[in-house]
Amino acid sequence: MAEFKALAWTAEYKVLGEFNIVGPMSARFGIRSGKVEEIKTWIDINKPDVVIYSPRLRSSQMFRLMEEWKTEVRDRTQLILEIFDKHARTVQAKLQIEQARLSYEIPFVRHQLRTRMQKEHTGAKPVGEQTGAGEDLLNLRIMELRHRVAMIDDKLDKISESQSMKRKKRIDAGFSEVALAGYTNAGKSTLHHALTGSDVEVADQLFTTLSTKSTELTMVGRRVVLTDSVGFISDLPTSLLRAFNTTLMEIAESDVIILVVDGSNSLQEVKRKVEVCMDTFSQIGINSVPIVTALNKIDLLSAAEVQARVSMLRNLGARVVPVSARDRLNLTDLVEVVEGLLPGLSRYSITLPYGDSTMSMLSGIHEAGHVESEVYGGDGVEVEATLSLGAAQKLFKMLPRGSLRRLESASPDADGSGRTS
Ligand SMILES: Nc1nc2c(ncn2[C@@H]2O[C@H](COP(=O)(O)OP(=O)(O)OP(=O)(O)O)[C@@H](O)[C@H]2O)c(=O)[nH]1
Ligand SMILES: [Mg+2]
Repeated sequence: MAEFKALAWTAEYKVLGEFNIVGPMSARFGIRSGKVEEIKTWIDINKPDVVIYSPRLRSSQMFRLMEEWKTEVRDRTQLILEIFDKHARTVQAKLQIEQARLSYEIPFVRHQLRTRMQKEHTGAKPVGEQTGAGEDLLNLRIMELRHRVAMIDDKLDKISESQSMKRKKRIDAGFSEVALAGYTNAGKSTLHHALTGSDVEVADQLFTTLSTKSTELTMVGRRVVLTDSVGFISDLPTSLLRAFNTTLMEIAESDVIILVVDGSNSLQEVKRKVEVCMDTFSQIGINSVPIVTALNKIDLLSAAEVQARVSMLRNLGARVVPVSARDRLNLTDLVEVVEGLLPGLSRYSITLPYGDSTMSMLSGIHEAGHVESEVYGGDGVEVEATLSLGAAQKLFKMLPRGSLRRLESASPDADGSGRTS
């Protein structure tokens, strides 16, 4: 209920009253008939603009409640969609939300159509309405919605293509990718800012961040980008998961995930939120990316409270680093753990033959890795550098046979053949 109210507050509603509904549900309304009556009396007195229901109702139940209560009824999914709508800043986020909203709306319109047709069939059609006209209109509306969804799909595909290109360029340039993920309001953007100095928006609200932001994270001898992105919540609507697929894929395709957890919550709540994140990871197909759990906001906890949370998370099999993004506590430890999980670096001996592209390749090596020595010899520039496998492979494609060798490696490739694997 606290989280549901936080959602309502984030969407700028003032909560006039709350009802906890337990017990058997009626199929007609989705809630007990007795409760429907009780809430109706309350509505007549308090006259709210809208009643919001969690978790969700079937479209038919929602329509029946609206008729019964003579007031607007929405469910938690619509509330989340409203928040996303309010917080969308980029064209991509706006399109993703419109797509999610439309996919969510189609069954409702279909329900309206079905009810209308049934009423017409039984002769109980609303007075003053012409038979068939309403049905045509609703059919047309569904077609329009489908058409719009397809158009948005196209536009989103184009944006996603250009993002993939950018990502490919980053990988070619030897960047590793680390993604921040976690429950909404856990402190992902605060941590992103603390680690990279980025200007991402931070707020004590749910779903402040909707688009990804990738910024370089400085590590000695490594090129790493850290990506901030959309947060998770329990029962994240499937339509949103689908619409935000490209954004979520950036998490799935990263080399390491930092799972940010709000440590200031109760032990039970920390556990619940971590489980929701793990569920979401498996829904988006993440199962083999190494995860570091950053137990955040420890500035708000006693040493014993930190210990209790760390032990609980370790018992769940997590690799935990307690941090405070706000007060920059233990961030070096966190970065070290992340570094240890990144794909391995190797030392290479490289000969860059003299030619038009020598200097650009040399500056490419400087950018992609850590250059230990650089000697201008008779055959070319002799470089010893630490590189990621991706950066070495890229160089390998550009260089003549034999001019790239991996050092300190037990693999047969270190025989001077220049092959990397
Ligand atoms: N005390 C304390 N507050 C923090 C810390 N990190 C973040 N916060 C606060 O937590 C709230 C949420 O922070 P954000 O960084 O916006 O969280 P987020 O995970 O990016 O949230 P969404 O983008 O909405 O999913 C803000 O009010 C932050 O100031 C921390 O280490 N300590
Ligand atoms: Mg954020």
